[in-house]
Amino acid sequence: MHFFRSLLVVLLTAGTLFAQSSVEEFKLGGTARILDEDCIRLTPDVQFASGSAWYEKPIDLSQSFELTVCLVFGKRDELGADGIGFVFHPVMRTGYRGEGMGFAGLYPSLGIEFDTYQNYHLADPPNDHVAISVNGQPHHYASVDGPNELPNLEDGQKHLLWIYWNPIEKQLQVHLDGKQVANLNEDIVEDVFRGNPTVFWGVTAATGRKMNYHDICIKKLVFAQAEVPD
Ligand SMILES: [Ca+2]
Ligand SMILES: [Ca+2]
Repeated sequence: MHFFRSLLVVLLTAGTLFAQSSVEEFKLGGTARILDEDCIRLTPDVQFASGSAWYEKPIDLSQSFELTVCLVFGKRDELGADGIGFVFHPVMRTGYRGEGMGFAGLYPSLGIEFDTYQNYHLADPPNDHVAISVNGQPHHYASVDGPNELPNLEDGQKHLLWIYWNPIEKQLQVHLDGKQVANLNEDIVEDVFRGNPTVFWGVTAATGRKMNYHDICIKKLVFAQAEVPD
């Protein structure tokens, strides 16, 4: 049933869906640099760096959204930080970085974090973890899913990430390396974005005293592009 509903979404919106895989369509900030034709290095392996890449086209969350990318979290496990965060927000703006994973303080917003550094005061678990948070609250007390612990991410390998928003089921699924690692059943447009389906998405990473390089490699983006008044 889910498959057919998903198929229906695709068919209904086929005229507006858009797919591409160009790193040229991201607005880079901070330390972010294009690495090659598929990948952006958000931070180099240095202390106190932060970088962001915002997709320049607004997306329409009243239709389906699918993002397939690979993430690389560097090679330092014990000495690594901070991880990679995805941010959905009505304007292209990065929130508090570092432990804030790029979404802290943004309202309204939805954030998905892949956190590799334990901040005790945010109730981070000791292991690398994923969480979904809304409205810029990085403390896991406020997470709407997670923190869900993951195997070590800082192994230098590409980790396949699939984020899928189904507007009919009102379900946001997050799969990493072929396994579902986070899930949110909520009417994001109404409950988070107060009825506004038009958002931008960006990806951010940061380092602190501990560090890693952080990369995102774009594989496939499928979404309905939103109309934005001038
Ligand atoms: Ca953390
Ligand atoms: Ca780790």
